[in-house]
Amino acid sequence: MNEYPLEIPQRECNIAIVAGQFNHFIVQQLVDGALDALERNGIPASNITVAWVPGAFELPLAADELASRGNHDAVIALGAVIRGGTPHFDYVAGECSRGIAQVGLKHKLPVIFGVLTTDNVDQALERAGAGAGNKGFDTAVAALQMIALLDRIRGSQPA
Ligand code: INI
Repeated sequence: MNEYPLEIPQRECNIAIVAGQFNHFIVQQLVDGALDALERNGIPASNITVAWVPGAFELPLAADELASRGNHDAVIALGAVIRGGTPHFDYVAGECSRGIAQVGLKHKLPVIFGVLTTDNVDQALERAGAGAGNKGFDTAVAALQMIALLDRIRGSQPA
């Protein structure tokens, strides 16, 4: 539970969401959660871009491409990697998380990690529910928080 007041940007923002189609029935709920949080915080739909990629492994490249356009204040990466009986999970989840982190540091942009990594479908569904308990919702809030923080640090807002 976050006990701190939510600081949100005091200006118009453009947000990109990249989402993996793999396990689409879960990831769509994460996208819906993120859109809900953005709408509740005053970001109009016209300021939001949603781009679908095949799976979590492709999220870093799409995030990098969107970040390099320079017209988004944050990129939110959403996906669901569910452990199977093979080491595939570790490669996909590992490369995805590493890549997402690299994109944020490379572009000095909030690139938010909203990829579920779970042992089974039930655990993923628990984190993709309506309202509270939706990781997509939480990542959108994190994106706004990071934009506001960077604005303050970079001096476009009074400290
Ligand atoms: N992609 C996911 O997003 N989640 C998974 O659980 C998953 N599994 O289990 O394989 C997955 N694989 C696809 C991968 O992300 C790439 O799309 C594919 O390997 C093509 O590069």
